[in-house]
Amino acid sequence: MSLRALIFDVDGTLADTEQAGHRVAFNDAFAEAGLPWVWDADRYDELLQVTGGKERMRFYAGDFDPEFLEREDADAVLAGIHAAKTRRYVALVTGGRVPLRPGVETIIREAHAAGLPLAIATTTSPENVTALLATTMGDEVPDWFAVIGAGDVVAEKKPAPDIYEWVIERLGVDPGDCLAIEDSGPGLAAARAADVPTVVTPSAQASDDVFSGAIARYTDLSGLCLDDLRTLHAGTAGTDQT
Ligand code: XBP
Ligand code: MG
Repeated sequence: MSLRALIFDVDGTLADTEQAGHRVAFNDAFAEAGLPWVWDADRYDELLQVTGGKERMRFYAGDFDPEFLEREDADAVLAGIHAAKTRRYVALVTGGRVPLRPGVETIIREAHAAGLPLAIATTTSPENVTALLATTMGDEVPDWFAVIGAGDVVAEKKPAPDIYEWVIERLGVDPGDCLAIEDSGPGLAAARAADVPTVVTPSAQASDDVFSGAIARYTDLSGLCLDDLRTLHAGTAGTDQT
């Protein structure tokens, strides 16, 4: 089976977005809403096991501010905070505060030049994806991706396979003919549950996650070319490279 599409995760894979990006935007949005919620780096690392920003806020409130969830308008307030957070996050990204991880741009440009379909399968919100790609690589780059599966297009977020299944259906290929690139345990679990061969480049906050089932693990994509990924996908490689 030949490689017919590359599917990238976003947060932690394309860029280290979480601590300096999402976490800062969440805290600013909490302050703007007058909530006494402050997520420090350690707390946020713990909260990252809950995928989805809205789900993460609800999970945190359940532990640390249960009265908040008793409000009748709790869901509406959380949605409003998340929208403010996303505006703030996009501003951080477009301000150049979130660079791509090593090797990511090279692989994306090689795949585009070779005509290999590119896709995104992420839990984050779609506007975050287009802002990151356009700011770091150029306004035309989001359109290089045949499918962008992001955020609430599926009900169940990673580690559920839904977002990968949504993307693969729209790519019109078999999952086994794709290669996913992920950074975290939940992300790998989602790709594997969708039967997508997966390479992991663990992010800093996911370094202790479990990555069994990955076909290869690299510190990052630097030094790799598209043919390396084709070879991995063909199953002739697959050693631990960390
Ligand atoms: C990571 C996530 C996202 C981000 C925050 O997504 O779980 O929820 O942390 O983004 P992935 P939102 O690794 O799948 O790219 O606030 O937009 O959810
Ligand atoms: Mg990720």
